[in-house]
Amino acid sequence: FAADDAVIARGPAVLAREAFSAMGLDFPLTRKGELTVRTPVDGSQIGTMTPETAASTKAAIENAVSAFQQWRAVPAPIRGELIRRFGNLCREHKEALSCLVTLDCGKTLDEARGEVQEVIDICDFAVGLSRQLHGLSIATERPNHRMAETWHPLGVFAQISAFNFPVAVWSWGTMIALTCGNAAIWKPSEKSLLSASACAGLLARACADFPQAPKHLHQILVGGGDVGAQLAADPRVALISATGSTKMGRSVSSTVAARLGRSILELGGNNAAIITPSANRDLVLRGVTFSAAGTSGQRCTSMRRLIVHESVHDELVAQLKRAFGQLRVGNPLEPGVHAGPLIDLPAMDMFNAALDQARAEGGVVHGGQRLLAEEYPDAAYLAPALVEMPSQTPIVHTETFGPILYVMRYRDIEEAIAMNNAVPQGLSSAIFTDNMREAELFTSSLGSDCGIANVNIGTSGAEIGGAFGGEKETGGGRASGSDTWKAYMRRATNTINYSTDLPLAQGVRFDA
Ligand code: UN1
Repeated sequence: FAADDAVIARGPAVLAREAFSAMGLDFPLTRKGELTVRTPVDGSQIGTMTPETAASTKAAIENAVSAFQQWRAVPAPIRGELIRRFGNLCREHKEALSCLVTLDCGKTLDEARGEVQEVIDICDFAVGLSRQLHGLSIATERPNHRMAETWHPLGVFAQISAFNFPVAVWSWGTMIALTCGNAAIWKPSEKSLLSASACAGLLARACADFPQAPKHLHQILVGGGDVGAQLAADPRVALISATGSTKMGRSVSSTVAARLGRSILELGGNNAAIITPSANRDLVLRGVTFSAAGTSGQRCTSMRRLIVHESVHDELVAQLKRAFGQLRVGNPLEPGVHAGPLIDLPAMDMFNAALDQARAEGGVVHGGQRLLAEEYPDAAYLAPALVEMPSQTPIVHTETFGPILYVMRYRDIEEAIAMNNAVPQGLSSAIFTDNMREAELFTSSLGSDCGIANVNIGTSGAEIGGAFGGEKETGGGRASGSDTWKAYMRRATNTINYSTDLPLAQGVRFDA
């Protein structure tokens, strides 16, 4: 399968069908469902799907509970073998999956390949992890006793994912959760159902070919916020991971908290880079342009604020205006395109409203105009906007999911760090500097308050090996690599007495 010119010319609906058939999967879309599936590439309708009902969602949770009871008994390295097989299917069908990612969310084919690569990478990570779910052994104060930690599967895991990373973020949670012995349910964004259906189909194939995998080990639930709310409310869902808006996260989190359940939240970002006088200008131009305009500013990690030292501000703004102007915005299936459309026309309205507010707050907007409106009247192609702001006004404190970069000045590094930290969100951040003291300060406890703090790279494009997530309104959750697996398991502390005596802890005496 290859998305060559001939395939692209046949249009998104044909391309979507061809991608599914190349993977040997049934085309999941029908004609008469209630949920319309569109592609942002040209705004056209690809088909429809039927959303879950409250009853079918309930049944899915029940099925997941019984799948969990079987899966938790399968040794972890064997669970890892299932993930290895799924990862290999993603390798085999990388091109077709990438095409569906592009059709779903409008990111360029090259970025879509990067996203599918993240899925493959987390599978590799999870396979290794399947032999490393180890706990501590701890010194005990009592003679002839042993104290240790054991880690056990948690239960039913549910993942609510967003349109902008329609498969990678699901895989970060679900591959780890399955490796840890949980059963999984996936509620993908109703705006990105093609790639979600394909990934679920490939995982179902891996499960069907794997005798130890129980039925319903992984289930995909198509639907809107009501399905997500039902998952959040059900006490049989032991852990829920949600990626998306702060508004959605607040609602999931309060519902889960009310039943004392567990959640992992990855919500809004409002990511800044500090540009110091010593920064390597070439790195700055490339790093800032990719993070701000790449994926049309629709990553949680997209760069939205630039905090520039006053001595280099004017020159850098001029250079960035030129760099933004040279970017090719167009059909994301075509080679050589840097950025595709926004997800839909309402997203374009929000983009325009943010620029209007920025102007009203004293901003000077460069770029930001609509592009390709005649060719694609139902799609939202936009020139990335660079906005010079007098200060961090209210609009600068707000995450707008689109290519807007607000530029402000600073005088000293402490002021720049305070500006970085002044917004309600705390996902990603960066400093560009060749000054070791500035770099170390930024990554120290006195520096950036974000979950990701980078030096001399942009705010976006994290690798799967690290823990991904952020502080404050970003929700505090961590997913992907490092030791995030601990959130997907329950920890037991075991104290084992191998003596014939019964010494009590803390020297307590209780002689009957
Ligand atoms: C997201 O936008 O929700 O770090 C995830 C990055 C990507 C993942 C972004 N690896 O930009």
